[in-house]
Amino acid sequence: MTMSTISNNKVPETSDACVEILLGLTARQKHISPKYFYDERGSHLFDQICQLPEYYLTRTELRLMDSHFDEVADLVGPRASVIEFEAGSNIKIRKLLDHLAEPAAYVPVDISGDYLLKQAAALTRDYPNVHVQPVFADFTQPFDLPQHPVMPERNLVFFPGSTIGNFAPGEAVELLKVMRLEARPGGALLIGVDLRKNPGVLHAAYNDSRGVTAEFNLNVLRRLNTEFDGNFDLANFSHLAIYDESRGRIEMRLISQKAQRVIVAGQEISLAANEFIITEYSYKYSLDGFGALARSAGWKPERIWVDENNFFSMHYLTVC
Ligand code: AVI
Repeated sequence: MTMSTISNNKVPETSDACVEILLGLTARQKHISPKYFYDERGSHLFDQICQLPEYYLTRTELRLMDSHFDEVADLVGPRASVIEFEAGSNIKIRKLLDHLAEPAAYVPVDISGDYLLKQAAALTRDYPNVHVQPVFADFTQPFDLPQHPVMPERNLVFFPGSTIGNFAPGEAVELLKVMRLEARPGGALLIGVDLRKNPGVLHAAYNDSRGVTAEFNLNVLRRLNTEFDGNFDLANFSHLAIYDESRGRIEMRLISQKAQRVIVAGQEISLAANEFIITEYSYKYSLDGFGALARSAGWKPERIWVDENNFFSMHYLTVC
């Protein structure tokens, strides 16, 4: 795997995961996929990140939703089936379902079962007229959609949070193509995209003063220790996120504080002092840049909403 393809897709079966982790940690530029962030502790830390004063993304997107979901509902029309890629925040899907006219169905798609089932059960209870049907699948590959008792008038793919930014541009295009396939002719996509901005704002968002992002980043080593027989000493690593302005991306790093050897999945890994492991990219887009990416995947941009600071954008696109 080359650095440009740090993959954000789903955690594979353990033996495949061992191979993937070892390939990453023995590459010239060491890396670990961001998908390993999200065990129970990691997901909890991410929820805390979303509430940090410096992490403007979630707050800004929620405000955009509050201001513009009426308009989104007009564009989508009645009896839509909402297909959410990755079972995300409960708040966001509830906001959307509350605004849409007679939503016919909600299909959260994710590989891991527990969260998906809990979320689906709660939504079934609270939205008795919406057919909630989770799909367990790796959404980076095409998957089968369920049948619904009421035939939806259109599929709306929902991908908030700028998670698209955690995919390298080439992977992002492939994912957008899968979304277009699942949306089917006549379908649409509603997607949150973080924007390029003053590097100082980005630096603060990914190096927060309370150290929650640092904990989140280091948690990946904790996970390698517990799930992949690792012996990383977390005190020997520090977190740093840098913004690469030319590539328009945040790079999350774990920096080795000294020369050290670590065992993981039965293999010894050597790290030099100050050598770093990349754990995540978070790409930021210009409005035109994201539009071009989406067009290349067969989407037609219809509407864009941006907050007053030009920090975050919400895009509505239709299948070409
Ligand atoms: C999930 N994703 C959109 C987050 C981001 O901003 O790229 C993950 C994250 N990494 C550090 N802070 C938040």
